[in-house]
Amino acid sequence: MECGLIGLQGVGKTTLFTALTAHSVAVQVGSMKPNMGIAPIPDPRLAKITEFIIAQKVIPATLQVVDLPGVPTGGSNLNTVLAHIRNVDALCQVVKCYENCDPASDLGAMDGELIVADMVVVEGAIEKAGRTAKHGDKDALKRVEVLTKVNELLEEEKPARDGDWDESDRAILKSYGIMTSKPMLYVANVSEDDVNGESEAAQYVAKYANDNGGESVAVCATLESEIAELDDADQSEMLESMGLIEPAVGPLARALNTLLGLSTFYTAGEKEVRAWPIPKDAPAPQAAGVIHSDIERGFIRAECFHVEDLFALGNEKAIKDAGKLRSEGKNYTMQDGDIVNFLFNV
Ligand SMILES: Nc1nc2c(ncn2[C@@H]2O[C@H](COP(=O)(O)OP(=O)(O)OP(=O)(O)O)[C@@H](O)[C@H]2O)c(=O)[nH]1
Ligand SMILES: [Mg+2]
Repeated sequence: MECGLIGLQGVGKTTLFTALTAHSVAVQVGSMKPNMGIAPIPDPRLAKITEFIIAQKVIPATLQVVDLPGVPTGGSNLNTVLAHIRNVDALCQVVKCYENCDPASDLGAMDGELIVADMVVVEGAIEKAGRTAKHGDKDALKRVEVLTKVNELLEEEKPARDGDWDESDRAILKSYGIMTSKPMLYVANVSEDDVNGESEAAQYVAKYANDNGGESVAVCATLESEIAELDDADQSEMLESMGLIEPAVGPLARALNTLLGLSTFYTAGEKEVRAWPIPKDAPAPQAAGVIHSDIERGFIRAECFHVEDLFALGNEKAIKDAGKLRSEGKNYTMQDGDIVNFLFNV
């Protein structure tokens, strides 16, 4: 899963990137270079599995993060900035909610810029697809139809995500990298004395997200970037003293999972215990394919039990004795929290 950090200039994107990926990036305000990194997603269930199944390695699911240069309002080079993230699955918009801030104006400006950037793309694309459609090309006709609907929304200053799209429409939107069609997580970058986002500014962002089909979280980017540099013991102590339960990447990644409709399954053996993100309601072979295409191709069945069964019964033998070890076929719909062993033959 990949997400792009966007926002106006100097609102704390690079600071948040540093916190999420624990990469130390020399914070260069105004830099035009995107930063890329990987954030491990903290997962309390994964940690608990390893209390029951001792493994040599524990591998969490990860979030790929791209930190972009700030978007100048009324900027002509916006499409160059956004070109780096046309292919991401979701956007995180950082909104300044500390010191002198005006989230209402910033949100309006940033979302306005995205609408304008999409209009530029859509106009060009309609023209091009229109020319191909003239020769009776069905695909091109479909593209023109979708793009025209997007254009109507944009002209009403609405994001493309407000439209009613089916799966094939979504594939078209994705192929053109329509920014306003991507799921949006609004990140209120709050001050150190408002880590739970209770200030008026942070509350405004939460309401705006809710009204605009997005999700929101409150994060104090500077504090989180300091926390990310500590070792585990100091980290827990610092979090506790700030009244936080876990680093911000936890709530942030969970909000993204919700937006993207993802769930998690696990594989667990002596070698490694690992978390795998999959689309909610994915059938078993598709989940197997996330591990390796051979396992999907040669799928025989999935032997699985649920994490809660492990936590309640303690080991695989007890799970089996209790009749909770299931053998599922190719039509099985994966459940969030399944621990799976795929049997396959290639
Ligand atoms: N007080 C306070 N300052 C912050 C916070 N987050 C970022 N800053 C400061 O704001 C300045 C800009 O932070 P960056 O993370 O570079 O912002 P940016 O959005 O990446 O900036 P551009 O890439 O230039 O658009 C830095 O001096 C940070 O120290 C915060 O939560 N609280
Ligand atoms: Mg930056």
